[in-house]
Amino acid sequence: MFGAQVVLRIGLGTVALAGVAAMTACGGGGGGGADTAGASGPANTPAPTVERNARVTIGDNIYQPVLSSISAGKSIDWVWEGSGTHSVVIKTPDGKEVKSPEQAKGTFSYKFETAGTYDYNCSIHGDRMQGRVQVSQ
Ligand SMILES: [Cu+2]
Repeated sequence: MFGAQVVLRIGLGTVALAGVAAMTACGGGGGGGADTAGASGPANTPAPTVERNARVTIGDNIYQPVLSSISAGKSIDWVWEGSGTHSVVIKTPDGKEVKSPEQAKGTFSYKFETAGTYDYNCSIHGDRMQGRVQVSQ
């Protein structure tokens, strides 16, 4: 939300500057007031658009963070950064299993449509490599 506002403000500033340049090229006529739209102050650092904990790093036998919290409709991206082969097997609240490939590199994304607690683990390391996603409404 905040990020979109920043982008919009920058967009308006660009349009206002282009308008000034066009008027100058035509030899003026009318004009004035264009400065107000471009006065946006010092640029803030853009707010990250990714929800907190939307990314989980897969190391060797560990997910980081182990516990992720997101809202329904958001995705988690798992990113393989270890050297061994691992996977993500998600147990959904309605008893289904969603499995990523068993791999040593790459990413896997899953969108959590409904609120609830989703436990997941690695098909190779089982109980020794577990994580949980808490999905709120
Ligand atoms: Cu593993």
